[in-house]
Amino acid sequence: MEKGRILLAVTGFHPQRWRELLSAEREVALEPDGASDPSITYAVVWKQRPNLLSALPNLRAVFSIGAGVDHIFADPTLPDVPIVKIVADNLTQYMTEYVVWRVLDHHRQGMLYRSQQKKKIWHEPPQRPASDISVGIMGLGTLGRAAASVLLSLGFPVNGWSRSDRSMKGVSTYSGEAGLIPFLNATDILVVLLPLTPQTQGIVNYGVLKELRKRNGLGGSVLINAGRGRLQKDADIVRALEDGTLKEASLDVFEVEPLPKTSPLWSHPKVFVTPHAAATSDPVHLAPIMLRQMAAFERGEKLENVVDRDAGY
Ligand code: NDP
Ligand code: OXD
Repeated sequence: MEKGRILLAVTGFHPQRWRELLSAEREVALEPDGASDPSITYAVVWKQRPNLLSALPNLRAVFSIGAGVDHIFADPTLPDVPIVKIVADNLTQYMTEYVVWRVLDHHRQGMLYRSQQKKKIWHEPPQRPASDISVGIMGLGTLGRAAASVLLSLGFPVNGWSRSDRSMKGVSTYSGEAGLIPFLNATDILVVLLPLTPQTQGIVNYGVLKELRKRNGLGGSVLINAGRGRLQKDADIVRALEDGTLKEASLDVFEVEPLPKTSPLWSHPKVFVTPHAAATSDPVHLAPIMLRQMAAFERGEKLENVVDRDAGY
């Protein structure tokens, strides 16, 4: 197979650094010069323009610059070529840091102490051991498992929920629709690391939050969502925080991004907001992985981390 050219279409990212790094080994075209070009064989994308990829007659594979691929499936004329998602130690480490940071902050009452400091209040509330608080990870995939293993090492009991049956040493695992309620009933801090698919859209709703366990030293259940914004119903989260169904939430993703200035989540005292920044896609680490995959593919080897189109992730 001859050495293919790359079309880079990364909406919302600065393409320059990606281009420089990918150009180390291959020719890289940007839109619009790359569109419809028969010499393009790979596309490296984030939220590519609809119908862009179907205009490339010799496209052989699409590479997502993120772990999520819902942005690619949003294209109604997606050609039938392999779609490769990112699996990288660097990205996994960032997500593990985010999850552990947020779990520890809620567990160690960061929100309370920050508000006490503002008012100069010297008060020590009771402390509970990590072993009293179970963390439930919705989406026990690459990122969920990595976070689970660090949480276990800190002494938290960990539950995991996935589509198919999965096992992981030390983790209580649940799967499918039948496993959802038992998983939630055993969980104090819910960490969402699911992909966005037709099956998972809107899954983090009021009814689901109501099922979380409340017998814990935290004083209520907690939501942490670093998966995708459209997994959740923003208004349901506000309702759950207002009526005490949820004690606090850390949200990295939102139904609409950037989060509109009018959203009550911005100034809610029980919400910690980050701008879809839990695990950034760093081209220095990710571009070489893509280039290695392209070279291997051209040697006749199989592409790794190819998305299952039927499952949507
Ligand atoms: P994986 O594909 O490795 O894991 C996905 C997990 O979700 C799997 O355990 C899968 O089950 C489970 N799952 C999928 N559909 C369902 C369902 N219908 N019911 C129950 N479980 C389901 O993905 P990653 O861990 O690599 O990434 C997860 C997501 O994190 C990405 O899709 C992306 O949206 C998000 N992300 C967010 C970032 C951020 O900065 N905020 C950065 C990177 C990723 P099974 O094991 O059975 O397949
Ligand atoms: C991803 C993301 O999917 O950053 O990697 O959201």
